Amino acid sequence: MLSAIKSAIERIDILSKTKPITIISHFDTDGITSAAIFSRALQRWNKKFSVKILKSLEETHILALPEDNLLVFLDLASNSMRYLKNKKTDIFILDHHEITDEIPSNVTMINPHLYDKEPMSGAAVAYLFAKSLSPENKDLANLAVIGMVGDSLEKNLGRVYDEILRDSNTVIKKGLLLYPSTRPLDKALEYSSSMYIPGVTGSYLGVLELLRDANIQKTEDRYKSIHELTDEEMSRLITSIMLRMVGHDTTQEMIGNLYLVKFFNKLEDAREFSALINACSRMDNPEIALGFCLGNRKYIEQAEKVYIEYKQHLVSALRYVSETDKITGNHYAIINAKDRIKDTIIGTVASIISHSPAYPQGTIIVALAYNEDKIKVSARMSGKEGKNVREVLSKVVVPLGGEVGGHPNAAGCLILREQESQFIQELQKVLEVEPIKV
Ligand SMILES: [Mn+2]
Repeated sequence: MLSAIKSAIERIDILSKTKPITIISHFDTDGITSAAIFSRALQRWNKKFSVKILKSLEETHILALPEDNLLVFLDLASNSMRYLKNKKTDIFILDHHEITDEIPSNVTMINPHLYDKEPMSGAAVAYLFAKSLSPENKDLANLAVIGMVGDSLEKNLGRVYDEILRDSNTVIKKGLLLYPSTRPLDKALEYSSSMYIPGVTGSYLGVLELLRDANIQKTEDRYKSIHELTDEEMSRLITSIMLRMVGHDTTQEMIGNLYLVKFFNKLEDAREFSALINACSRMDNPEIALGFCLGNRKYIEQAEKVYIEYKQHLVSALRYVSETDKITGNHYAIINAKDRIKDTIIGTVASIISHSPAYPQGTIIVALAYNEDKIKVSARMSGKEGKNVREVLSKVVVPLGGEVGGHPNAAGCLILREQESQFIQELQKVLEVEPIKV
């Protein structure tokens, strides 16, 4: 892959002398960090460029892209060959998604699927490009670590990520996956949105009781943060939490590696930064997320503000869901939020609900939210055992002309607004009839 990167660098160098570069990237954490790495590298290379951040890459977007520009796609486009082959300009794709069609002659593809298939994020591909361009770009490795946790690739790391973790001087520590692991433990536990601990999340009294049980005391005038705990303290804390989880959903990932990366001269929790970047994009501010990654002071402040707004939006979305009427039946609940919840967070809302004690294991949660003339549909399986939600959605959506993406326990799709009631009717039929596979 490195030699492919080297020749792509030479080609871009020549072509960019007559054409400016347009970067097109995805709006999630991995896409934003990819765009930050690539644009910083281009800036240091003295290239003219502009950046577009997209929620998803659709045919209409591709048609609208200027042909008097070089097009560089990051963290997307590997399955868009059928549209890209008609563009009359040179296209470069730095991506990690599967390539579904033959690569046309105007497209240069840098993608681990063409080589040893080593799992890496889009940001890792962008970083390898930047580092090949100049060793000066090694300071962008911390962004590639954020991209990695953004795409949840941390359990499957290979040689490339060993290198990135070294280049970024990331501190890795095994422990409780509650973030930010850099915040005093009492606050991190009380306000945790990454992990739900019954009786503790949202209750300061419950937090104090838990810390007493785990025999963790304040040092000086504050509690340690998770990454400061000794191994002993960490294991006592985990035991006390496990005892509170008895009889509750145990599918949440509780223990794993914490990644502490240096940002703006401080050690930060990669998961927290990933959540913040993601939040900005989902609140329709991807430019703030990008500016934050590039260390722009103005954007750092704005990003923190938007992150708080995002959490408030999420809390009110969850309240709305708990209070609103749902369509329920045999092991399922359908929540039609219409325009009350943003389409960009409906998937997160569905995930949180699927972990909540309100629904028994095996319940399928399907949540709908409007997205202009379309409806975003997110389906989740509560617990480990039950139907394949991706298959369930496909049975309903494929006859309607849609496509379903995702996995057996988390899937989603877009349908047209005019299909709303038909979709819900058909979905209910499928959910009522299907036997439960265990
Ligand atoms: Mn990605």
